[in-house]
Amino acid sequence: MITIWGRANSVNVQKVLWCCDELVLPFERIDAGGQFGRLNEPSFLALNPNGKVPTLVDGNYVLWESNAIVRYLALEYGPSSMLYPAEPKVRGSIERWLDWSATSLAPAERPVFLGLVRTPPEKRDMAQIAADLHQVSQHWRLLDQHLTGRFFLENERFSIADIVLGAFARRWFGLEGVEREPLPNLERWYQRIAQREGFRKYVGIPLT
Ligand SMILES: N[C@@H](CCC(=O)N[C@@H](CS)C(=O)NCC(=O)O)C(=O)O
Repeated sequence: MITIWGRANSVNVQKVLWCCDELVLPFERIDAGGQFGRLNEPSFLALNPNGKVPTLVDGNYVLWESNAIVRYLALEYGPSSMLYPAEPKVRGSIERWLDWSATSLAPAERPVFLGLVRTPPEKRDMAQIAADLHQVSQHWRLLDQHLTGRFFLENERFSIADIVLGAFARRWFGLEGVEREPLPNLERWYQRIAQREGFRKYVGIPLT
């Protein structure tokens, strides 16, 4: 049985849960992080010295970093053609989005999410949030352009790139009181992936 450590409202945990659902993979999830704590306990740090979630335990194999976990699950438990195709050019393009999400999108998205969802209204720095929103919307515009004429992110087949970016898109489209510029290709793609069972169960939950 696979064990996934991590609170259900973490975007990085959500990617992993959604990926398990796509692979029809049973798992057990243990609440950790945020209000649940546990990340500084020696037994958890022995699994993940970063003290972060998600952390995966699969038998005696332990893995941290959400995108690495998603890759591992797709390789270990999915037919190679399914979520993570082996053709080098397709895989390269998928990898590009996973890296982009970790190095460009997530750092830009984080302050907006923390400011609007995890900060009480009276403590919000709205000028800073507006500047951060401007930054992150440039990333979504880039993705909107890429999605012109495409059904999914790569290869016209649903892949782990759709899972990873879809989890972040849920946060973008879930923000309240925000003016978003129209991004029709992004919106169409988002509506499409939001119908998937794994998205509905693990990602399309209230933002907290
Ligand atoms: N790059 C890491 C980031 C891990 C990370 O920062 N996780 C956050 C939750 S999204 C965390 O553990 N925060 C501490 C907490 O939840 O208490 C990954 O993708 O797994």
